[in-house]
Amino acid sequence: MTDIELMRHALSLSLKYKYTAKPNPTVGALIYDGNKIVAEGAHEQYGSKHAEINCLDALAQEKSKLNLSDLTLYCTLEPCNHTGKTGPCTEAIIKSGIKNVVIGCIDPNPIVAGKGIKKLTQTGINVSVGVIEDEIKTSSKFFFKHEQKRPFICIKIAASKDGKSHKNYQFEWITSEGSRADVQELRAEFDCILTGGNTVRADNPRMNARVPFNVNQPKRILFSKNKNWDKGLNFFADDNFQIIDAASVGELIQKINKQDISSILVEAGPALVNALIKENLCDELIVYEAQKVLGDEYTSWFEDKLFLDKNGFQLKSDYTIGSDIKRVYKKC
Ligand code: AOF
Ligand code: ZN
Repeated sequence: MTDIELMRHALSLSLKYKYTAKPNPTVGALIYDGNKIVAEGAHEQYGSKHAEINCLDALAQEKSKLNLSDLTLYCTLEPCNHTGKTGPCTEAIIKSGIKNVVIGCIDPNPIVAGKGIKKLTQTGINVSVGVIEDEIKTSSKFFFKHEQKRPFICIKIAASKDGKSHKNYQFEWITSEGSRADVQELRAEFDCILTGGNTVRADNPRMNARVPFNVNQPKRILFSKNKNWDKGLNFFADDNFQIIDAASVGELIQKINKQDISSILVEAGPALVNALIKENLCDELIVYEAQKVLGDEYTSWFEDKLFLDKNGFQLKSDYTIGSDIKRVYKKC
């Protein structure tokens, strides 16, 4: 097997845990003996063992006779050299006696960034770096955050056919059940959900991901000056929320950026949504568009039909969910 094939396999191992590893990056590892894969591992759960450790544990279980000098460890991310929630992976690799390591991508986290590679090479291990880097980088918003110095921001809205949101902040369902189920899976992908006071008051949303699989629930963040909210509202149903006050949306995003959060799903009303777009703080916009027309009494999402074009969004996909259309726009 080639390095590319092996690294793709390690990447696929990592992706099985994308809902439970977050907000950590998904990481996969395997050990190859020149003929076959003899051990596999992934970072399965935030806060628990790293991929390399699970892979070395699997190697220890392997009963067939293996020649240490034949073995190469493939890992999608540079092994860490720090003691965080777990011990350094580099030490475990050195202790295992493996002499060859192939790394997909350097870890952009400043506490790692090159230090893991340095430690391995200093100990006489052959290290090569850079296999399917682009595929690995797009697999986890962790890389986006370190490159752009802020989390990835996706705004999701539900609109009527005539682009409307609500009438006098009164709650009503616009889209169909199919779209609402789709939103549950969308929420599961993100590290946090950001909303505003009007939405929490008017819609009384739970803003968690109700999906039939294990997921680290996104943290719910409410952008509000008010600290004395009625804690009987669904938004405050458990402790996984935070109320943040900030002078601008820029400051708000910077406050979120300081936390262990790489991706934000915004589910809010037109004021917060427009402010983020105008400040260039939206990387993806998802519009669930219903068939119904709501009319002039309702508030429009955007000032005019060209708003998304003018702000540099391009339609990337467009498909039907029940009677609705889901449109995904990316910022270019
Ligand atoms: C690895 N292998 O499987 C992962 C790594 O808080 P900790 O101790 O879990 O460390 C988290 C940081 O370690 C994370 O931000 C990233 O830089 C790196 N993740 N490193 O060697 C892994 N998940
Ligand atoms: Zn590690």
